[in-house]
Amino acid sequence: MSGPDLRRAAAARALELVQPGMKLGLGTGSTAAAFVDLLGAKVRDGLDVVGVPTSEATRIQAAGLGIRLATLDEVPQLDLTIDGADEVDDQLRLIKGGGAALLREKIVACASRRMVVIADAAKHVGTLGAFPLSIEVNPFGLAATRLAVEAALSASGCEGPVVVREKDGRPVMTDGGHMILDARLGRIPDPERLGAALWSVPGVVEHGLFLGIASAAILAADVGGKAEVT
Ligand code: ABF
Repeated sequence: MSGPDLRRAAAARALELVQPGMKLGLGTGSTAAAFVDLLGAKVRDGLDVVGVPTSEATRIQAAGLGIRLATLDEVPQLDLTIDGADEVDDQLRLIKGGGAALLREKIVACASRRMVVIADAAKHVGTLGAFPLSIEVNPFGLAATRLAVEAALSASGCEGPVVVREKDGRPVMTDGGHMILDARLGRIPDPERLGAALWSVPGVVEHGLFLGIASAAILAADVGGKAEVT
């Protein structure tokens, strides 16, 4: 099975959690996009829900599918958020941020009674950190913030280069007008310690460690040519 098939299988299982009238957080990335697609089909068939998108990309996709949308200011408490992840461990700790939407993703997930991760089972890891950790920073004082981030990493037992994320030779800017530092750490021995250390750096707006936020993970694996969803 291909990656898209597995992502769709996980998204389809998550759709079963959606009840009429729910207020939903809509994630970002290709797996979340598969969920939004399936949700759009249900809405066309008459399902009434309201969605709060975690990125401009998701807002545009969901609006195009006719999904009723709101902001967190209009609907500050959500029933359920469905979103992808870059890594998930056995304790449902996540790395997110590969899609540069981590700030809005975390705000929306934390405003939800439940946050359910959907992913290809290849994202399930024993130890977080092989995927670069995204750290969203204010552009003001970038070089100083980067030095402070490096010190926070070291103090938390993590080592590895920290680079400004770029696309086409320019820094990637988030929907909120911030920049992203990617920390290539290999492994994160103590995610809670690292998360707290990053919080102590003033220029850090948010980091991609989602700790104690996800309530479940729906993972799809290729087992003998069929998607097995757990
Ligand atoms: C977002 O999209 C992220 O937080 C994560 O970085 C990424 C996962 O993308 P995909 O589903 O395309 O693998 O959910």
